[in-house]
Amino acid sequence: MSETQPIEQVLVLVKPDGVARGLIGQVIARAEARGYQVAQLALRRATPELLALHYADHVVKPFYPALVEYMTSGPVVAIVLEGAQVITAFRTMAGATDPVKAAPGTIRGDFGRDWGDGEIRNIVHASDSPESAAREIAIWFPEA
Ligand code: IDP
Ligand code: MG
Repeated sequence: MSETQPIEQVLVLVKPDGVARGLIGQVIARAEARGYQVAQLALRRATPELLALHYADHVVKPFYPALVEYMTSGPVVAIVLEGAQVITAFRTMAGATDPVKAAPGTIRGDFGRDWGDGEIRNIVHASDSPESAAREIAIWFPEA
């Protein structure tokens, strides 16, 4: 790991459950505590049209209607974080998709749970590759 790394950006969303539970600050604090810069920040309402772009890979999945219902249930906070290897680092900080399986110390593992209704609510989204980060940032921050 001695090679110079390019500065990356990652799109993070504090999902409606994270906003409703007052976890915006905790998510940003964890990113800032590790030294990543906040490059963009906005409180937004996700529309079904925007989500069809954001979750293009998932539109055909059986859980997609429930995912749209979840993601439109309240405002989200869209954040662009910046720094070398921030995509890998923030994915590690977010933890496994299912909060029950997410390791303690991760955002999902520290703040998430199974609420007993058969749905997954996991507080944050994070882009999983440089390609998806660029695509998702253009969707959420088209003016940038
Ligand atoms: P990720 O958010 O950890 O990258 P993905 O597989 O990309 O996970 O799925 C996107 C989102 O779709 C998840 O964060 C979660 O909100 C939802 N999701 C994924 N798989 C399921 C499922 O099996 N049931 C319900 N919701 C799911
Ligand atoms: Mg994903």
